[in-house]
Amino acid sequence: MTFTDILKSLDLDEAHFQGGTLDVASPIDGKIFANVKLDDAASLDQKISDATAAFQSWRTLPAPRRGELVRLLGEELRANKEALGALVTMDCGKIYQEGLGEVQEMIDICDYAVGLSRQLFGLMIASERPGHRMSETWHPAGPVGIISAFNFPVAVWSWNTALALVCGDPVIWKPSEKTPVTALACQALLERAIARFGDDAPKGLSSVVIGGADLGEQLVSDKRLPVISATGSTAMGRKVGPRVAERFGKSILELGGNNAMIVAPSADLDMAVRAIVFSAVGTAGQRCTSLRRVIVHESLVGDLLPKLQAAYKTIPVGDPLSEANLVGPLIDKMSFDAMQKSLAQAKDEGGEITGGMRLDVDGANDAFYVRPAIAIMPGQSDVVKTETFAPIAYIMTYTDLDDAIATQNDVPQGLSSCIFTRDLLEAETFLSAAGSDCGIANVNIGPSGAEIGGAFGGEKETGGGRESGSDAWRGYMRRQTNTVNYSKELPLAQGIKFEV
Ligand code: UN1
Repeated sequence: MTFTDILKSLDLDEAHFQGGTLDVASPIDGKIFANVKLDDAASLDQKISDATAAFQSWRTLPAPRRGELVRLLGEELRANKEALGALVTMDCGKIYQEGLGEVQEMIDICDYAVGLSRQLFGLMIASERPGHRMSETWHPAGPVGIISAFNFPVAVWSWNTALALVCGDPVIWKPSEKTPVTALACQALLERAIARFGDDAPKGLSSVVIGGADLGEQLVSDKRLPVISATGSTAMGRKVGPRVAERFGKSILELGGNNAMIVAPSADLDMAVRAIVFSAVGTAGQRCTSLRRVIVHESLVGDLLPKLQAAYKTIPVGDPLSEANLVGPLIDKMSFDAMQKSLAQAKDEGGEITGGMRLDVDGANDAFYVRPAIAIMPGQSDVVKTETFAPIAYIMTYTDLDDAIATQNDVPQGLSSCIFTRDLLEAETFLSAAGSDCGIANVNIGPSGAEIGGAFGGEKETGGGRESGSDAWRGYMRRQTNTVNYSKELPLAQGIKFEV
């Protein structure tokens, strides 16, 4: 499928993606396939003004009506799942199956948000005063700034946008400058939904800004955006968090992960191997939830390693649009260089490495395909504690479960984690207060591929924010405590006497 075919199928005008000054190369072959228009400080400022104006009316529209717009967006996504999935593949290099999965995740969050639009519940609270009623109300927070990364170029936007829209907030999205094409396509699909929705949707309800770090900085510094949701590296979050805090905005940060699997003696090994392979090599190791550390019980390592190495040997790497392949390219050369640097460091730190080399793929000399790597490590050395956004699985052994859990937690990041065990006591220990310190902890499932229904995010350097399901919607609203006196007296709280 060519870019032109995909755009045709999406019913989008190719002119919209050409003639700009930002060249967009596909990681599939390294060749430039689009040139998009860059925003500047003035156009971003205008978009923020438009969003601010849009907020005035959008916040007063009943939430179930706002949900109708998200329902229509879900319809557009359903109708265009295959084409948008292929565009995701072209833009960021993940295999087509995963491109489809990403669009499915968007459809799912739309469904979720539609239901939510009738469930933005507050609380009733028992008042200590007679003839008084206390409650808690959730109101729209204001325009939301969204920053997303190249690796989930569309799903992360949809998690934020579907929730923000039903919560009464306009959105301004700065996608990664590596994947602007899918962002423009999503905005066009949303505009199509808006056109069907009618006049209740104000101008400026949703916009995209294309540009680099300077625009990102402007976005996060602007007081008119009370909420900034940023997904990406810890380095990015370290800049965004303080900037937003400085102006007393709220940030929702979903940053780096260094996700581990503990493989306990009772584990189903075949299942564990499948989970390791999907989580460590899927998306070419470029998910924030990708498996990076495997902590195996010493009694099993002799059985597990040969199975894993055999599976790694057969993984087809190549053109992600071809259904024959399970692993596509890395996003770019920088990413390849970072992988090579980490592998060299792992070797220096006593690692025994297989795989990791660059692969030649026909017609793709400027692309970066690699054989996924396994690094058997003598312990959790510095490189293992660092997130490298590439398919490297560090293997370590353990004797005692408490030590394994301590190792799993002894990294700066705290996103996702899992244990493979059939022992109830081990499983529950792993999930207990003394267990995994991550935002996501699974039993007999790999660390990646979370469903949208749960809150998504993690602790420590992962940033502490939660996106997607559960009560993550509260991050997009402001809370108000209301006390109403329906008596004819004016009793004071805490029983204070104050007679005038
Ligand atoms: C990300 O990599 O930023 O759990 C998001 C998963 C996906 C989302 C990953 N649902 O792997």
